[in-house]
Parts: sequence; structure tokens; C-alpha cells
Amino acid sequence: MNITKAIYKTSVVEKGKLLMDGVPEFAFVGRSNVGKSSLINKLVNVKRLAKTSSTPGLTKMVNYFDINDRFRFVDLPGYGYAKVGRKQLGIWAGLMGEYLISSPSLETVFVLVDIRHEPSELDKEMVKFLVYHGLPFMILATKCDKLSKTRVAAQIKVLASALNVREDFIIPTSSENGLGRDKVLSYIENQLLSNEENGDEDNNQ
Ligand SMILES: Nc1nc2c(ncn2[C@@H]2O[C@H](COP(=O)(O)OP(=O)(O)OP(=O)(O)O)[C@@H](O)[C@H]2O)c(=O)[nH]1
Ligand SMILES: [Mg+2]
Repeated sequence: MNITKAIYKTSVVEKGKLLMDGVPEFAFVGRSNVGKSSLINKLVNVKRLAKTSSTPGLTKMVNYFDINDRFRFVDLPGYGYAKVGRKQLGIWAGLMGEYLISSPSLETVFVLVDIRHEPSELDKEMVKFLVYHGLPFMILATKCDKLSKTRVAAQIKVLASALNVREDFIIPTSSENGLGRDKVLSYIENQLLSNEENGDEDNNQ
């Protein structure tokens, strides 16, 4: 898939204002600083579409980006930012949880985990939450440019076992060198196509 158009749509801070207009959405979740905003920029090839920072906790709102007039990327606030702490976190009660549960046209949740680290308890909780709610998800392993190919392959196994997912649910990515970009974009294309086909069937009934 070629990305020909990527524009910032809006940012939302209140549950009641989440967009509900039926545009298919692909959401990016993961701990603060894992590389959500950077990966969005790399996927659309626009350097500063989503704001990035080396200081964790930058993205505090639900940020929507319209892509190719066809679907949307949703940059969600990071979890596990040290100052927030586990107790106060209440991911599921907060804006991110509300978004995940209530967005009617959420196609896939991309769960980002750093290839270099064991997934955190929150990452594991996130995956369990998505399984429980029957939300389609893929794991995107970020910052793969920081490890050798061999170590990336080894870490994918570690991640798969810790998160209890099949290895082919994990796509290695890098916002530095574009690793995984094609895979993620073709995954999105397939999701959109299979949806459009299902939609047609519904119409014919
Ligand atoms: N080497 C390398 N650095 C990366 C990569 N992706 C992100 N970074 C760096 O990691 C830091 C955090 O990236 P962001 O994209 O802002 O992370 P985020 O997940 O959006 O963070 P929050 O908005 O705070 O939740 C920045 O300094 C990025 O330059 C990557 O693939 N490779
Ligand atoms: Mg961000």
C-alpha cells in the first residue's frame, strides 16, 4: 500500500468526544517512550506528523490521523510512565480503556513492545485485556535497529512466550531504518480489504 495522504485530524481528551464516525481505525498502544509516535511517522513517511520525544509521557491525548482518506491511525497515551505508577494508572478506566472498549470501527490494536526488554506486567495485561474483549491485535516490536538480526530473532521468541502469542503475531520494526514498514502496511491493507468484502456480503443479504 502507498501512503499518499496523511493528515492530523484532531486530538481528544474527553471520553465523550471520541470519534464515532465509522472510519476504520488502527490504534497504537504501549508503554511510554516505546516508539508509538515515531512508528506512526515512519509508516506514513512524514517526519513530524505525530509528536515524538525522548521524555516519556509526551502523548497525553487520543490523537487521530487520517490516512489516504480511507482509514485512521490513532496515537494513544503511553502507559507505565514512572510517575503515574501502577495504582493510579487505571488504564482500563481511563481514556485509553474507554477508547479501546467503545470505538466501533477499531480494526486492530497495535501493541508496541521494545525488542530489547522483557514485556512489562502492563504489556501482559494489555494483551489479556484485548483477548478478553475479542479485539484484534498485533504485536509490533520496536527499536529493532538497536539489536543484531540474530538477537532480534531470539527476542521475538522471548516476547512470544512472555505474551503468550504466536511468533507470527509479532512484527519486528524500526522507525530508524524502516524495518517492518511494508509488513505492517500490507497487514493493514489486508484487514481493510477483508472488511470491505465482508461489508459487500452484508449488503447482498
Ligand atoms: N533507535 C530507535 N529509536 C527510536 C525508535 N522509535 C522511537 N525511538 C526513540 O524513542 C523515543 C520515544 O519515541 P516516541 O515515538 O516519542 O515514543 P512514544 O511511545 O510515542 O512515547 P509517549 O508519547 O511518551 O507515550 C524517541 O527519542 C525516539 O527517537 C526506533 O525504532 N529506533
Ligand atoms: Mg507518543
